[in-house]
Amino acid sequence: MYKNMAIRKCIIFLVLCLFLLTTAFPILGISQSNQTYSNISDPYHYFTYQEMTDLLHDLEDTYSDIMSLESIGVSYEGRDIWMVKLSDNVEDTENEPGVLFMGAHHGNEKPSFEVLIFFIQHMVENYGKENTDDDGDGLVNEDPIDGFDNDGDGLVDEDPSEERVRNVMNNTQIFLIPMVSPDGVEANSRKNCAPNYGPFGFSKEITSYGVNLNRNYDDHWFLYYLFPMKYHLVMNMLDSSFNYRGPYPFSENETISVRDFVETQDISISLSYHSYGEFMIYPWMHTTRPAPDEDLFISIGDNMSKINNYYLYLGGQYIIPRYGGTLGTSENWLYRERGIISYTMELCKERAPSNSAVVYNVCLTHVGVNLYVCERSQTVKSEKSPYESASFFNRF
Ligand SMILES: [Ca+2]
Ligand SMILES: [Ca+2]
Ligand SMILES: [Ca+2]
Ligand SMILES: [Ca+2]
Ligand SMILES: [Zn+2]
Repeated sequence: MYKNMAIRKCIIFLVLCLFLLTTAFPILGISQSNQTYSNISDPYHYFTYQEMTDLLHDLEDTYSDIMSLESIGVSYEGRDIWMVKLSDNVEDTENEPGVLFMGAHHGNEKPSFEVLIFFIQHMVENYGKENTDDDGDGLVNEDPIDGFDNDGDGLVDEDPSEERVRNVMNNTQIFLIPMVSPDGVEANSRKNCAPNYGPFGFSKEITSYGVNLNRNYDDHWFLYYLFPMKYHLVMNMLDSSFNYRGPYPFSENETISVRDFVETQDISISLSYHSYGEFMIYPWMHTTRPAPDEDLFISIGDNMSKINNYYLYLGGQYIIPRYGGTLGTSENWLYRERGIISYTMELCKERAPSNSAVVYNVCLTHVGVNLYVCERSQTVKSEKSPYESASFFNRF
């Protein structure tokens, strides 16, 4: 009996030791961490606001003949909202179609600015480069960036076309706002970082922080009150909600900056990058009624879809039936007020992939998408329906 007890104690002691070795030691930092983590590669490093700011200044210094950098406004926390223009004769306003690319309306959607920083670098670095056999197969520019293996060698887009970059730069005015919400990027937040004073701004004390900038554009705000269920009035009205639209339209520095900039330019097409979901949507975003330029939206969207393999949702499909209509988006405002053919581009399968290869591929693919959009902008004006943005029936 006594002997049995001793053995049992011994066993319990040994089990405790094993438990400590396998469980407690890692907590104390004495673990076999090299083995545990060796299979996980370093997570991809996304640009910080400051890193992007430094890079853009460097690129502007180096490529001042084709790139300009301008602050179009200042965020609540005092960060410049940078706008990059790419074009030949960049200091002049030329008779060339304008194309607008935006990222980070939602600061936690990191691929949305990463693709634009990558695109800017690609454009300025290839503009002055002679036509080059980048993959060394003896052929020059045989596989430009378009999502296809044009030469059938099993590699995709391995020989980008310098000539194509030059043509686009010489015939388009490209405007890019990579971080619409620099504070949101720094805070890794969907909303900006300005304080809220109750849903309508009447409270004396701060009640919460942040507005969803892509609900803050002046696009039919009053419809919320006519159709509160359809437009999720409560979710959008509560200032603590992740979809809070602000106390009134254009209440935020960031949306004011975009509005004031856009109103000074003649822009044909706009892509606003977000993540995630691998799909594209376009106006109207508040109703299933087709927009006057529905055919053109589908035509351009289908061609983008061939490059990135993303799904183009038609207005009546999926999004609105499932999530209801959305008011106050930049896309609706850009299209209704400025006649700009504008899309939301939801990148990636997750909000901020950490796999470097995944991020690189999405950046490269969307160089192809952006180049296509610039090329297509040459004919957009003549393709558009005779649409009077001010006419009564187009108001709703
Ligand atoms: Ca090449
Ligand atoms: Ca080649
Ligand atoms: Ca190829
Ligand atoms: Ca290709
Ligand atoms: Zn978003």
